[in-house]
Amino acid sequence: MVRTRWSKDSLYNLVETELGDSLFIVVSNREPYVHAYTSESGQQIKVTHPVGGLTEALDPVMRAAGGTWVAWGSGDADFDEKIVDKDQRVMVPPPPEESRYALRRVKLTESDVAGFYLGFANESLWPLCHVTFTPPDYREDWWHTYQKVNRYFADSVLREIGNRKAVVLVQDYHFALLSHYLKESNPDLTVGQFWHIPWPDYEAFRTCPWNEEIITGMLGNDLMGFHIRDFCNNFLDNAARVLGAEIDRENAIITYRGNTTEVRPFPISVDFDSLNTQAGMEEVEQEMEKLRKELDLDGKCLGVGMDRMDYTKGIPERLMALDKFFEDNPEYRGKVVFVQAGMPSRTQIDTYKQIGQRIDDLMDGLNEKYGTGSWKPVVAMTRQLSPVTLHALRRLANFCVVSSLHDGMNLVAKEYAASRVDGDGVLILSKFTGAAVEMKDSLLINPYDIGDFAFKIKEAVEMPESERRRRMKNMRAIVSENNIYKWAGTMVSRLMEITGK
Ligand code: GDG
Repeated sequence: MVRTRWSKDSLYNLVETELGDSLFIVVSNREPYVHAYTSESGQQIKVTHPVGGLTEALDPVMRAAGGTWVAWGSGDADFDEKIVDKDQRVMVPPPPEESRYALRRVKLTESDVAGFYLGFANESLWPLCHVTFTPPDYREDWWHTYQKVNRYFADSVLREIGNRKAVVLVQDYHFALLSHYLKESNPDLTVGQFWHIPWPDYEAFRTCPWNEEIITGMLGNDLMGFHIRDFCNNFLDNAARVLGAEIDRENAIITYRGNTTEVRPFPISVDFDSLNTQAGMEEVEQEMEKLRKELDLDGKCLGVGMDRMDYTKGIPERLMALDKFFEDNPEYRGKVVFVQAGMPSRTQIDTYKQIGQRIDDLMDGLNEKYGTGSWKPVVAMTRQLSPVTLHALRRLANFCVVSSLHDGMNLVAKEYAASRVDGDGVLILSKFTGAAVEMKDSLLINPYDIGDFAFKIKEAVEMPESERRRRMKNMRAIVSENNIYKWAGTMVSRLMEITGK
């Protein structure tokens, strides 16, 4: 079938017309709607819809499918009897919208969250999958909790399905074992999973004491998706070397114990149309004016970085490159301002506390070394920024820096291109992001190579307007075509083809 560009509507139509009588289930750690008490007395409850790529892409799928989204209930009012039924289900979206699908919540204790989420997912698997030379901490008690929580989720999904036909789409590294548990109990299910972070090579993966269990768990899927082909290839290698599974490299199919898993790249993206429209709005222009004054940008060149504060994002390297840039190019002192925006994240974990401290120290050092009374080379914005402020920053920025040491995709790079309704702006992008595969018109860097990185900052500052526009036009065309709906649509339609076999 020849398909025109993917949109929210075409994704909705695909699911509505092709799902048949199967129940559609999405499983993710984070939930699409959170209930929280607004007052201590517990009288009032408000519901929020956390904005993010994942919920934006899968919400239309769920609305069309009318199925069930299974997720950890993280809000303090999530299990209030006024909200959920006896199976911990609530229909969403909440009024005044018409409810379209069920959200089934899984309850976790504090110690479950500590072992499963903070522990095994974020201190074992996260560093294992990212090449940042941060050793994973493989604690056995975390592993046991991870197994237990994956079982809870599997039980919840199986209870939801009962004896119906179902298609299940599992999200991310929190659930490496879930699909296997599902198939053990019900081999007739169609199950797919998308892994949002890189997949390591064999040398790294074999350091994990439970590598066999993890890969066996993932081979419970009929379809296993990663952002780019390199991660798929690493996964195929690991299946062969860790388990001795049979690999059909041409079709990227793994056969193990009589079951097959197809392994495919599905590069995630952003909702280009929506970001493009929002970025052009009057209130963004007003915010740009405000920021221009606040940051004293008249006659200056602005660079931005906007990341979740994570050691994978290469923020210290970015600051070291800025240091070298100002060192080598004194004529730009007083003329270039760099805003580092982004919220602290996973702050209960020591490695994250340390990276936060290191970033603060490097920023202070830069401002002490080069700052004058009226000019600071780097400005930190650690407050929660509204979408309007984020658009305004992207639109004001002459260049945006994404310098991850390793990153599955990196949506900041794509958001920068989507926001540039004016067609200008330069993206400096790490080669070690999934986004670098598509965004060849960025200035590609190795973030460890501080000398070249500093040189690329100079190149971005000095790039002629015609070249900036040519490159941005190409990047915007790519993000517009390969949008978030294409990611969800191609994955869901492949799963449905598998179901139909
Ligand atoms: C994982 C993978 C993959 C950042 N600071 C603020 C803020 N943000 C927003 C960005 C962007 C999102 O957070 C971060 O997305 P990334 O893709 O960069 O990274 P991860 O969180 O590491 O996500 C990654 C992704 O999954 C999807 O598959 O691309 O490789 O690691 O949207 O704009 N948003 C707000 N304030 C901030 O200060 N509001």
